[in-house]
Amino acid sequence: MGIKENISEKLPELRSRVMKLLKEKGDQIIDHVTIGQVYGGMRNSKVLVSDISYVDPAEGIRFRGYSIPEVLAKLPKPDSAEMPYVGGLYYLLLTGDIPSKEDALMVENEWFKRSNVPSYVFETLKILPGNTHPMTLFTLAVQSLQTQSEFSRLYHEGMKKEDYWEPMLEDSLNLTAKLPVIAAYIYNLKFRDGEIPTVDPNLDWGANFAQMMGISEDGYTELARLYFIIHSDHESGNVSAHATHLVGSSLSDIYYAFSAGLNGLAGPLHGLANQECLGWLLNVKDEFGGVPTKEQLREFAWKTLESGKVIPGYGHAVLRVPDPRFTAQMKFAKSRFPQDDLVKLADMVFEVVPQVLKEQGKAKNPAPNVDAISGTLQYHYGIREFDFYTVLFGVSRALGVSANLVWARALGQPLERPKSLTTKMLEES
Ligand code: CMX
Repeated sequence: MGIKENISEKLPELRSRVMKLLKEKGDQIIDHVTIGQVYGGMRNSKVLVSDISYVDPAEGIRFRGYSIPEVLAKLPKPDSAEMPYVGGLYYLLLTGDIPSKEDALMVENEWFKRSNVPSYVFETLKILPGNTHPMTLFTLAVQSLQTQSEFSRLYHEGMKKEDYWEPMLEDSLNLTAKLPVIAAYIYNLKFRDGEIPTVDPNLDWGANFAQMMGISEDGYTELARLYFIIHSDHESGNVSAHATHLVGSSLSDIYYAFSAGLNGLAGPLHGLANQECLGWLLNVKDEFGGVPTKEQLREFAWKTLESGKVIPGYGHAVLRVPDPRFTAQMKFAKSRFPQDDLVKLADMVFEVVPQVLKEQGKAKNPAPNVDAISGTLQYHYGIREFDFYTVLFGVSRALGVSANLVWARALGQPLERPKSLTTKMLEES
C-alpha cells in the first residue's frame, strides 16, 4: 500500500486515541522535574512523545517496536544482498508496518523520481571557501532547497490544519531523495574533482550512494545500507531530532527544520563524535606505531581523561549498555575484515576503555555508542577524510526526523515552548 494511503488509513484511529488520552488523562502526572535536571540538560525528563522509535536504556533503539537485529532480518532485501533496502526502513518508520518488497521498491522508486538536485544548489556550494566544513556545506544545501517546499507553498495558500501532513510527506520524500546526491557531491567537491554525481535508475538508494562515492566493492554497498538504517532515528530527545522537532513545531517547513537539526548534529558531543573517535584511534596507532598492548592503551586512555578531554565514542545520555548500533557495525567489520588494524584496535578499546571510565567514576555509561566504530568502517573502504563522516550521519538522520515531522503535523502537535525560571527563583523554591 502507498505510504500516503497507509497513513490516511491509520490517522483517524491515532487521532482519536490521542484525543481520548488528553481528555481522560490530560492532568495525570507522569514525571517530576528536579533542579538537577533543569541545570543538567533536562536528562531523562519525560516531556516528548514519538511512536517512531524508543531508546530503552538497558537495550537500545527499537524502530517501531523492532530491535536492530529484527529490523535487519525482517526488512526486504535486494536479491542476494545481506542488508535491506533503506526504502523499506523509511516505509517502516513512516507507517509502522514491515513493508513487502513491493512497498520497499515503491519508496526506492519515489526516491529515484525525486532525486534531481537543482544546479543552483551545486553552484551555491562551489562559491564557498575551500576550508568550509562539509557539515556547513550540507546544511546550506538543505536550506537552499527550501524554495521547493510544498508545505510552505500550500500553507501560504491557506491549507487546512488537518491536511498539513500531506505536503510534509511530499517534502520529506523530496528531501530524502536528494540527500545521497548532495552528500556525494560534497565529498567530490571537497576531496576530489568536484564532479556532479549521477543516480543510476537500476540501483537502490544505498547502492546509489556507494556508486556515487565511486566505491565499487560490494561490501561498501552493504555498509551504506546498514549505516543509513541504523543511524536513522534515536527517539526525540537527542540534539538533532529535538532541534528538528522544535523548529518544525513553529510550522517551519522541513528544509528549515532539518537544517537546524543538522547544525546540532555537527557538534562534537553529538554526531561529530564519529570523526573525533576515528581521530583518537589513529592517534593511538601513531603513538605506538600500530596496535598497542592493552596496558599501553589503558595508559593512553588515562592520559586523554587527565588532559580534561572525553574519550569519543563512549558514554551516552540515555543508554546504559553497549549501543546495539555499535554491535551491528562491529559484527559487520569482524565478519568482513577482522584483520584490519583499526578494527582490532576498536575491539581492544571496547575491552579496555569501559574499565578505565568505570575507574574514573564520572561517566554514567562507560560503554561504546554508535560513533565508536562507524568511522573505522568508512576508513576501511577508503573514505579517509573524517570531516565527511557527520554528513553520512545526517543523510541517515533525515529519515527519522522527517518521519517524526510528518506525524507531528498529522497529530497537530503544537508549538513547543517550555518555561524558564531564574536562578533566584530556584534558590527560593
Ligand atoms: N569520556 C570522558 N568523560 C566522559 C565520557 C567519556 N566518553 N562520557 C561521559 N563523561 C563524563 C562527562 O563529561 C561528565 O563529566 P562532568 O561531570 O565533568 O561534566 C560526566 O562523565 C557525566 O556525564 P554523563 O551523565 O555520563 O553523560 P552525559 O549525558 O552528560 O553526556 C555524552 C553524554 C555522550 C555527551 C558523553 O558521554 C560524552 O561526552 N561522550 C563522548 C562523546 C561522544 O561519544 N558523543 C557521541 C554520543 C552519541 C551521539 O549522539 O552521536
